[in-house]
Amino acid sequence: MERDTEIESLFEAGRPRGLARAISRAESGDGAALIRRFAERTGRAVTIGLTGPPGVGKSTLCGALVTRARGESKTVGVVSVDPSSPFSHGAILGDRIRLSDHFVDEGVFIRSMASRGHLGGLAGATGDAVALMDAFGLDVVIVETVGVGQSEVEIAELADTTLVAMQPGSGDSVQLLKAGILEVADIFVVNKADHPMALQMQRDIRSMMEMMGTATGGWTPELVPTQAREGVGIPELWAAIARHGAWLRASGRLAAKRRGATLHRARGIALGRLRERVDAALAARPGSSDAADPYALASDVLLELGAGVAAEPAATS
Ligand SMILES: Nc1nc2c(ncn2[C@@H]2O[C@H](COP(=O)(O)OP(=O)(O)OP(=O)(O)O)[C@@H](O)[C@H]2O)c(=O)[nH]1
Ligand SMILES: [Mg+2]
Repeated sequence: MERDTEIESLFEAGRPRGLARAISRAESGDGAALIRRFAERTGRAVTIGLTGPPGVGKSTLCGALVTRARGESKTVGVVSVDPSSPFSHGAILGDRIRLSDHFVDEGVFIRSMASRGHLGGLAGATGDAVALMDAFGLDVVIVETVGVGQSEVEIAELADTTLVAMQPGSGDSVQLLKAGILEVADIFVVNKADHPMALQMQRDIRSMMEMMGTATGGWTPELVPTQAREGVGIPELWAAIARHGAWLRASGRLAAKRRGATLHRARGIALGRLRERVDAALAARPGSSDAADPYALASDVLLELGAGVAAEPAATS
């Protein structure tokens, strides 16, 4: 296996290859030492999560935001997460093509990744990649992930600012309430705003936001219509991201948010480790001794692991 010191020196020298290899390390679950080594350098990058249903235009939006950031001479990292498996490369290849304008730009680092293999799951793999890009010195890090239930919540835990992209006329707004997406969105992006249903969708989102209400002193999510392919609305979106960032800093929420992100990553890693041990303990049990009582079995396993946790909540009297 490649030595960490080699990766470190490439990384230190600002060579993209060093960053790429460090992320590969992390992705395969062997990144702990590197992550620890570079932890002190993190916290400088602006991190943006971009989620939404398949085909809504996330990659196109991402490309447009990259162009915008590059226009301000900012360096950019893009993490494109495929939450399903490393073998379904269709979406990833699609992203590659759409983001291809930026492939020859040295100020842009693009990485597709899967969460499989990482102890901490999606949060672990993505969190590590974001941290490494940040430590590498990239100014802006964008994480694109398809919203399939849990992943948008994950992204909101990790990113400073979460963009939820939606598509008019797709029934997305009905899905919103179900999926709890309203709580995670700092900015709603209604993409394909040239669609006849775009205004209706904006009204739906506004009325849902009113129904929810916003906490005093909190951030009221912004709503930005875009046509990502034409670049329409991108300056407005970029400005909204900057406003949210400024609000995070002025309100003191940024520090809390980043601490939350670290806790979230730690939680993923700790749970991953526990899961491994539980699986091993269960697998090691002789099948014959197990009656049809999953609670007793769980208690035995927890006792064996010394977790000191009962499988059932203590009876209250
Ligand atoms: N009409 C219209 N089409 C758009 C717009 N933005 C993106 N598209 C198109 O929508 C399709 C999907 O765009 P992508 O950027 O790949 O969408 P995505 O959300 O990244 O898709 P996945 O990563 O597969 O989930 C492409 O054909 C884009 O060209 C827009 O503003 N208007
Ligand atoms: Mg995409």
